[in-house]
Amino acid sequence: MGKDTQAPPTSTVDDAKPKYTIRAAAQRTGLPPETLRAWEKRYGVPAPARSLSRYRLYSEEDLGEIRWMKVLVDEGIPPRQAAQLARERRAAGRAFQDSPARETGALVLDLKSACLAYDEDRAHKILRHAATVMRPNEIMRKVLLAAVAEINRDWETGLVTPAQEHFASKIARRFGVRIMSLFRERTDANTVVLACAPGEHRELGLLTLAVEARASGMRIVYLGADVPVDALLSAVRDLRPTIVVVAATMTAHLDPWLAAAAAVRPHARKTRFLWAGPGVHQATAKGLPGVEATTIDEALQALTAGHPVIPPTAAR
Ligand code: B12
Repeated sequence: MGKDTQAPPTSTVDDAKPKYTIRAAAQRTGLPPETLRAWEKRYGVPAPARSLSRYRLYSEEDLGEIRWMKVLVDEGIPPRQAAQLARERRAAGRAFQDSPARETGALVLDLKSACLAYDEDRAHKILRHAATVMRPNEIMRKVLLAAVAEINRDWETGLVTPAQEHFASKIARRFGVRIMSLFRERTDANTVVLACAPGEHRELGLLTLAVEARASGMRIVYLGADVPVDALLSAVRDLRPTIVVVAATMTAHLDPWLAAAAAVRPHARKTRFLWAGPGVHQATAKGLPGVEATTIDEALQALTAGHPVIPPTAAR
């Protein structure tokens, strides 16, 4: 697993040298001296050296720590929590020069190596850490799907076994379902029911769409893989959702829906149907009511904009 054991950057002796006064530190980090004092007093971040006359003297490392914490705080992480992460990082001897993009890359590699080792606990620890540095819907796309894609690349070249690849997609699925509950739904939320077409077991694209829709405040009823046509239509009768999303990654998976087009049409008066995924080409041309979207971004746009949506109360 050579690729995964990338050494984190370490700091040099020079980086540790105390040399900046609080005024210079403030100029270099863009934070006022009062904030620097407050962070140090309340959270112990950073912990600058003192001159003989007891003035604070900041090192390059200290400045890196401040900037690192500032990125987290700017992203909406409470300072206490951001400081806790900074202290843990300091204790682990990791440098603070990492950009957020590099941080994301490191999370993907960490998660990949946890999945290859079938280490679910470590995978969850990594995802919990990710939750403190980015929004949950970003974790789904930037970390989980990126790790699945990484693993898949190695699988294609024979470096990863199908079992490891299954394990990774199971982690992605489980976490995706869980993170939906982290978002609050809007009080005027539209209900969206999402299901994979019959025989469709690849659900990570649909799940990503569900997480994004939940993040935008929609009420989500996520039914997952391989949902029979009758079962979904009965859920539509019961829930009267504003939108139903049916996912297909292969065109053949949409055949049962094409065969049932006549039974779908009456439902389309109150519910909008969105046929989504790479396998839905020509679904509407072939007689299904509603709209089509191939990519997650297109589908999200179709869910959230461009179409007047009936509030759930009016639809009932
Ligand atoms: C994980 C995986 C599985 C898992 C899925 C687990 C799960 N719970 O979802 C399982 C084990 C079920 C599986 C099964 C199969 N798989 Co598979 N699988 C993969 C793998 C490794 C990753 C796919 C994935 O989920 N990626 C994450 C998603 C989000 O990304 P993505 O697939 O790139 O999709 C992008 C777009 O297509 C789009 N998208 C995808 N789905 C959706 C859905 C919606 C609603 C929207 C809007 C967009 C969207 O958005 C994504 C991001 O851009 C790929 C390898 C690869 N190269 O992709 C093979 C792959 C997709 N599988 C493949 C195959 C052949 C199969 C099987 C037929 C194998 C078999 N013989 O049984 C079965 C089919 C199962 C079925 N009937 O549905 C082939 C597909 C070839 C093809 N083009 O037809 C691939 C490409 C592997 C390969 N190189 O051969 N698979």
